[in-house]
Amino acid sequence: MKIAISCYPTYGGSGAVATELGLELAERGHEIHFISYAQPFRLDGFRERVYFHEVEMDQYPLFEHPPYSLALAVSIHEVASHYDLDLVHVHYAIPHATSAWIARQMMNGQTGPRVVTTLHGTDITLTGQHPSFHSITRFSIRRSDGLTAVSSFLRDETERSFGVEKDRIRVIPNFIDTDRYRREDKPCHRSTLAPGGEKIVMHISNFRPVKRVEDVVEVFARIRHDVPARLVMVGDGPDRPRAQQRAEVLGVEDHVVFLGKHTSVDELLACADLFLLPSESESFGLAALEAMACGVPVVASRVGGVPEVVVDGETGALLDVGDVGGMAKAAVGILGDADRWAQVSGAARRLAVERFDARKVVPIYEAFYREVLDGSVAAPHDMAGEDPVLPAGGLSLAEGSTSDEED
Ligand code: GMT
Repeated sequence: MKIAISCYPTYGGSGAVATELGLELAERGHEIHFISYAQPFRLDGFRERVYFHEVEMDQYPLFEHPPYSLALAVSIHEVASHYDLDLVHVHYAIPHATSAWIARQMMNGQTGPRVVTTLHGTDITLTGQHPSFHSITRFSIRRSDGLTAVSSFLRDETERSFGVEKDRIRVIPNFIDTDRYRREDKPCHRSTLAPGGEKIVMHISNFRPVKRVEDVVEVFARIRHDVPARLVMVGDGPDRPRAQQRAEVLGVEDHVVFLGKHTSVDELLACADLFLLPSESESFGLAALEAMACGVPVVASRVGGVPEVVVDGETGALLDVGDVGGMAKAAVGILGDADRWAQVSGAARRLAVERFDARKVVPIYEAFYREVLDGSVAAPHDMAGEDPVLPAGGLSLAEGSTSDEED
C-alpha cells in the first residue's frame, strides 16, 4: 500500500507512535510518506520506502497565526495526487483529520485516498471539547473512513462526547519494539545515575500540568524514608521548575537529577528500578508501556486507559490521583523486596511482549486498512443524525486546568 502519515513531529506519544508505525509498515513493504511541519523526532537515518514531506508555510504579516491546517491540506493533496496514495492515516484529530478531509474534497471526494484517523487523547478529552474546536472535530472524525482509538477508555469517551457509536471505532492499542525496549544488552548508566548503588526511580514526560510532576517528587521523597533511591527526571516542559522547587522544599534536591529531553529513553529505562506516572489523565500512557517492556515496574494513577496497560498488583500498582502516600507505599513494597521486584519486573516485560509488541499490533493496523479500502469497515459517516453534541459546561484550554494536557 501507499500510505501517508501525518502527525505532530515534536516530543509526544502520538508522534512517536505514528513514526514507529510508519517505519514498521515500511519494513513490511509499504511505501510511507510522512507529512508534517518538521521531521518527526524518531525519524532518523535513511530508510527504504520512507519519504518525508515538509509542509511549506508562507509567513505574511497578516497571518498572526499562520493557517497550518490549510497548508497541511495542500501538502496531503499534493502528495496524494503525485504518489497515487491508497490511504492517509492521521494521528491526533486536530487539525489532521480536518486537513485530510479538505484534501479529499480537493480530489473530488470518492477518487481520493481513504482517510483513517487515530484518536490519541486530548484531541477527544480536552482540546476537541473546547467550543472553538468541538463541532469541527466531530465533523472531521465522522467524515473519516476509519476511526481508531488507542484504548477502550478513549473509544468510550469519543462516543460520550462526540456521539460516534462505539462500534464505529476500532480500539488498536499503542505498541512497542520489544527488541529495542528491553533490559538486557544495553549500555549500563547505573553507576553514573546512582553512584551510591541506590535504587533508580524514573519519570519521563513533557512536564505538563496533567503529569503532576510535583507528585512524582512527593512520592520519591516518601520512598526515600525507607529505601535509598535516586530520582531521574527525563523530559522538559512548563512544570519542571515546580518539580525542582518541590525537591528543594522536601530536601531531596541532591538525590534528584533532571536530564532534560532525551531521544534514547530505552537506554535510560533499561537501568531503572521503578517508573512513576501519577498523571491526572492519560488515555493510554505510552511511557508506562516503554518502562514495562524494559522490565520496570510501574506505579501510576488509576485513570483513563492506564488500567488497560498496567495491571494493578501484577505489573505495578495503580492508586487514586494524588494519593502520593499510597503510591510511595506501593513503590517501597516493590523496591524493598528483591523477590517481589523480580516477579513484577518479569510480569511487566511479559505483558508488554504478549499484548503490545509491534509484531502483533502493526498487522492489526494493516488488516484495518484493508477493511477500510475494501469498504467492509463501518465508517463513522454512515451514522444517522448529525446534530452537534455540545460538551457539558465550558472547558478551558489554559495550562494548569484540572483537566488533561499533552503527553
Ligand atoms: O493527547 C495528548 O495530550 C497528546 C498525546 C501525545 O501526542 O503525546 O498524548 C496522548 O497520546 C499518547 C499516545 O497515544 C498516549 O500515550 C497518552 O496517554 C495521551 N495523553 C493523554 O491522554 C493526556
